[in-house]
Amino acid sequence: MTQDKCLVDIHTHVYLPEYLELLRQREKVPRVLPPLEEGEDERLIILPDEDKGESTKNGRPVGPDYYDVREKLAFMDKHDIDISVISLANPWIDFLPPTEETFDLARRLNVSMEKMCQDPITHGRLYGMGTLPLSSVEGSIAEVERIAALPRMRGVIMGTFGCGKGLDDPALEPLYQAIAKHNLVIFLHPHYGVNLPASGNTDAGHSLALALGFPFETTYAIARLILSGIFDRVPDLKILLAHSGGTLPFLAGRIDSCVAHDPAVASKLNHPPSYYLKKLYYDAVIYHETGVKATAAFVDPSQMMFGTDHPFFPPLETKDARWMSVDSNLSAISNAGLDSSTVEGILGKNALRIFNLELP
Ligand code: 5CU
Repeated sequence: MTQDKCLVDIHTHVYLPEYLELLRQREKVPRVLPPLEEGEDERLIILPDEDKGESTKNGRPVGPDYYDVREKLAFMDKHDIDISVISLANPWIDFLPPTEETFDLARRLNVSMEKMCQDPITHGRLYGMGTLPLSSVEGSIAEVERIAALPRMRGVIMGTFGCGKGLDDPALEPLYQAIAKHNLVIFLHPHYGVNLPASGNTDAGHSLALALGFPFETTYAIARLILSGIFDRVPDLKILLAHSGGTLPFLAGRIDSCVAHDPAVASKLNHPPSYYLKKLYYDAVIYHETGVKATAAFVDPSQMMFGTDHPFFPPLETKDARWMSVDSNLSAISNAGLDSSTVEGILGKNALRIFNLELP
């Protein structure tokens, strides 16, 4: 395997055993329910109000794909993925209070993630992202120090909630400084959707929440963070945006224009918003070449990286099939009209550089 031809998946999740145990003990969402029938898989209910929708209230099967490292490796083999940078899946531990018990769980999750990445059966194909006890900034900073010392960790996964007031909460600034100091990447991932009156529950199952609520949430959250002027104060902060930055490549001009016409907001920034947006990293988990083209036209494509969102969106038919969700992302990258070295970069080389990964 050469650097030019490798395939690296930077958006791929796992529910660690310690986390599943926590979800099993809960009586509210997020939670894991027992199987509907004996011998079937347990059921996962994580999204806001998922327990209220007619078609979603029983959750979804959560089988070994979600927690077993052998299944992750089998998935990687099936799709010729050389390296995966794995992260805990949403909603992480955002919903836990700032207690010693929560800090201890964060520690155990990160040790467990590191162990999974070091498991000899992985042959060096896994790297990890840490999890933070975000209800406490101090607890999260202490955890960043620990994560930075774990050899296979390359960043932290974070939702848009912060400590409850969003990512532009000034209380989070020391945390951003600690993350930047250790050269860790924040993988910014949605979970909460957008709580608009028009986005309430419908018969659409998870479709609208995942297809639209997720990317709108990322768009709004990162725009808020940028407008807070964080990148003028912590210029080395590295953020990877899930789902090609939500709708940012398409809407950046509009954000620039609105800020330019609002002197009070513009005066808080050294540059227009898109200057900062162009410094971020973007995954290519957008399933269509139009999205890849828009992202590659907006940022330098050397900041884009392939992802799968495994274990979500498994094939509905036979378990042996290649995953449509993977193949649509691969063909979106190949069919976006980019030259071959740009494509190679998005598929693997960019991730090797950005996350300092070694090919096994
Ligand atoms: O299908 C889903 O619910 C999800 C999810 O919750 N998180 C994610 O990253 N992808 C899909």
